[in-house]
Amino acid sequence: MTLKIHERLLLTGAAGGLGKQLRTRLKANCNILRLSDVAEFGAAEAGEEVMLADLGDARAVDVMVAGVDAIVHLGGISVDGPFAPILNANIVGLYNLYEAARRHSVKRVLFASSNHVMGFYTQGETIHADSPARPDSLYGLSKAFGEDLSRFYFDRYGIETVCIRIGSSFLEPRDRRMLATWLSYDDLHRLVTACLTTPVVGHSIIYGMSDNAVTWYDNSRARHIGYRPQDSSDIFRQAVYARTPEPDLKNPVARYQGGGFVVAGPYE
Ligand code: NAI
Ligand code: 15L
Repeated sequence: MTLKIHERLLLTGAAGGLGKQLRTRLKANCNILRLSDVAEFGAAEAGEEVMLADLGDARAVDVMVAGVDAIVHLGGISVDGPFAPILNANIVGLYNLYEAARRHSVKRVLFASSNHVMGFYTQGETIHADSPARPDSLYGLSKAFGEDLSRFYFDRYGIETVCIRIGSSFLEPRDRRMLATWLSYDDLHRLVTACLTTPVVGHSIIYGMSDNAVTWYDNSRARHIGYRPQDSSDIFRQAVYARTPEPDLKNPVARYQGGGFVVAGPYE
């Protein structure tokens, strides 16, 4: 059940794939949903506020954060690529966001981290919230920075954060790897709701996946968050096997959890 305990929630990355999905669903979680992105995404509807901001712009981020109770932070570069945009959005941008949260006494942030913080574990390994980070890309490295930065802001200033290491959140799993990493949009919303409404989260890390039979992620260290996935990639298994080739296990893309990200780049 969705508990409405927030007056004003901020959703960043509102123009993106997951932002669009959460825009409709998160209205049940608050009275006013403030939406932000660097890209245009249309006018505010009932119960919404729209504020465009580049995460790299500290002043714009300060205005974006003022007056909200909690932040669902999806904004930023979401794939691997050249360092400069990642630096601006995911590193400088995250610092700007937490500085604004500190100034405006925001109590809780949900940070969209990624499985790519851990992408150099092999697909035969089970990893936990406290397994050492093994980023697979500049992008994964920026998310590892975000996890550390949010821990610092919890230890120093008491701002609670849940880092959600999202697997693959799309309408359906696109390949065999995603049968293990898939997170349905409804389960994403269930997970976000749990992270927003659990009374105490401190600084937590949780893997964002549905109830998939094959999984590399063990969420036993995050039971306090109370997330119960209700969907599973298993219904897509037969179709995915039928349309994709047998993996070549000598290829790092098939061997490591991060898939194609482990061979991305260099970009310069
Ligand atoms: P997306 O790329 O569709 O959306 C990201 C949004 O952030 C875009 O609308 C973009 O305009 C915005 N953005 C980029 N740079 C910005 C900047 N400098 N200032 C303000 N906004 C900026 O990505 P998606 O799939 O919606 O993912 C949302 C979040 O979840 C991202 O942080 C991504 O890293 C994370 N994630 C997503 C996964 C997935 O399977 N969809 C898996 C793991 C993590
Ligand atoms: C991510 O972190 C990306 O944002 C998303 O586009 C997918 O590539 C996902 O990971 C994945 O690993 O499938």
